[in-house]
Amino acid sequence: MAKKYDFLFKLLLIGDSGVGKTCLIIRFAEDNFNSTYISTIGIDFKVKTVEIEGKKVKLQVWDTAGQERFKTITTAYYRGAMGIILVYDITDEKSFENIQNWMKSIKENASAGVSRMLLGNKCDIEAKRKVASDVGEKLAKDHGIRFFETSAKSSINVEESFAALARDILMKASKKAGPSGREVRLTSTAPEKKTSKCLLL
Ligand SMILES: Nc1nc2c(ncn2[C@@H]2O[C@H](COP(=O)(O)OP(=O)(O)OP(=O)(O)O)[C@@H](O)[C@H]2O)c(=O)[nH]1
Ligand SMILES: *[C@@H]1O[C@H](CO)[C@@H](O)[C@H](O)[C@H]1NC(C)=O
Ligand SMILES: *[C@@H]1O[C@H](CO)[C@@H](O)[C@H](O)[C@H]1NC(C)=O
Ligand SMILES: [Mg+2]
Repeated sequence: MAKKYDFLFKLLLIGDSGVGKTCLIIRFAEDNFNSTYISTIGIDFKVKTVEIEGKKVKLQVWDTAGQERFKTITTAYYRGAMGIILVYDITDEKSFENIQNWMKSIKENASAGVSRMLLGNKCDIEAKRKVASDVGEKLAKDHGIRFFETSAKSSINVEESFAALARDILMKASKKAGPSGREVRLTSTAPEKKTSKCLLL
């Protein structure tokens, strides 16, 4: 029987309640969106297999509750994550300011080599924007991580961002695996086009 996948990566989404973590995961895994807001209780996950560099990569995406009362439960899941996606809402300044606290949580509770990525979600509602693209980009740059503005609603940069993070993890994994033909091919093909912004109207 054919192997269903070559790699299994565990990803985790964190960020304030209401920024759109669950919607981003549902858009990514099921290509759906429902505006009815049901705040996540504790923790949940969805899986999706993507193809990267000719490899089948199964992504197990963990969804955490942003509410403070679930902090103890959710931080227990940081350790097992290979990638952590920090999400804020571009229309909610507080959610952006809180990114520094979420970064601190990662430092305290995640594995040392974890790959991180910053997403500014809800970029479909440009009229209500409170956090400029440049400001989000600068924060990501200061931490040396990727940045995308996304919309779970309009399906902007969702696949792209998840795939970029998965590719980063794949590169790291193949480097660690030691010298091999595959490693050479993987490390030499990194295209890295410029991070696309959510440019609307
Ligand atoms: N306009 C717009 N609304 C969005 C987007 N993503 C999420 N929303 C809305 O924002 C609200 C919160 O979305 P959720 O995905 O449930 O937020 P969450 O981060 O999972 O919140 P918690 O589970 O409480 O931590 C819902 O009403 C969504 O419909 C988006 O990209 N654009
Ligand atoms: C959205 O989700 C709510 C709550 O689960 C459900 O009642 C509603 O029918 C859904 N709407 C659509 C269009 O699927
Ligand atoms: C997360 O880190 C904090 C601070 O070091 C610690 O008190 C807490 O027990 C950790 N949580 C888990 C689940 O490891
Ligand atoms: Mg949620």
